Amino acid sequence: MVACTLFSPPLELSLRVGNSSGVENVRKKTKTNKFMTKTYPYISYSKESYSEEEMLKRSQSFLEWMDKRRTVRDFSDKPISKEVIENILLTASTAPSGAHKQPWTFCVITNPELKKQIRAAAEKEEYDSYNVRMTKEWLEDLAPLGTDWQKPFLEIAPALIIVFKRAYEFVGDTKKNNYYVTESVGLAGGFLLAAIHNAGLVALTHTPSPMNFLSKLLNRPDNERPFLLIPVGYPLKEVQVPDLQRKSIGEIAEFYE
Ligand code: IYR
Repeated sequence: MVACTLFSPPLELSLRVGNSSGVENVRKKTKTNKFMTKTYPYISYSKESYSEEEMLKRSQSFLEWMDKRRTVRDFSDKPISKEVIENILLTASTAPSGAHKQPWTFCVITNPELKKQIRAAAEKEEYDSYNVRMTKEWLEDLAPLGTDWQKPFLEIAPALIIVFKRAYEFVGDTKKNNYYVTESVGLAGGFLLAAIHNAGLVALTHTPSPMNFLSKLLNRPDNERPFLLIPVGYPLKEVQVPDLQRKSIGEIAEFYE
């Protein structure tokens, strides 16, 4: 319940105009210039604000709740509803993106035969990675996490969400580039993981390398490049994860006051 109330409706970050004493600095609409070929209708936006005490409590409880998210590698094969997956994807798609191009496509694989093919292709690449491509230092860094070239979760997890980044679009015959595609899709990926966590499900961020086999298997168009492969589902009962520690505030932040 707490988690649900923490999520806000979609917002365009540049339009955030409220503060604790009411709305100030109202920016009504974009200035017109010679490049303006289209416009959006502008609507009022208000954001609830809280007392300092309430804000502290909310930020603390959100931190505690997000801190409970863990990457899980052992999935149950229990199915998840399409409606839940759709909500998760729509949440990911609320992420901000360069020029609001929303340069992402989410492919959801629940078909067992396709999952099997994806596993076989991923394991082929991963076998080479673990045995030839990855450096000794990299393998040493991964050893405590217990990963290897075998990826049974690609067949066991009820759904694989494959995030594609869209490098460009075709508008009619004209090729139009998207902007800050990697940043945008990275943000959507973060929102996606938070939405999965909020739904009471678990995920694994898997990045087989190279991953262009996914474009072929899923018959994706040329403007899409695979970015993340995220198995999602319920954890196995009695699942274990490494007892990792998060960096402290002193290790992750510098304040310039
Ligand atoms: N892509 C490989 C290797 C791997 C790399 C990193 I960096 C990880 O944090 C985890 C795994 C795999 O998925 O096993």
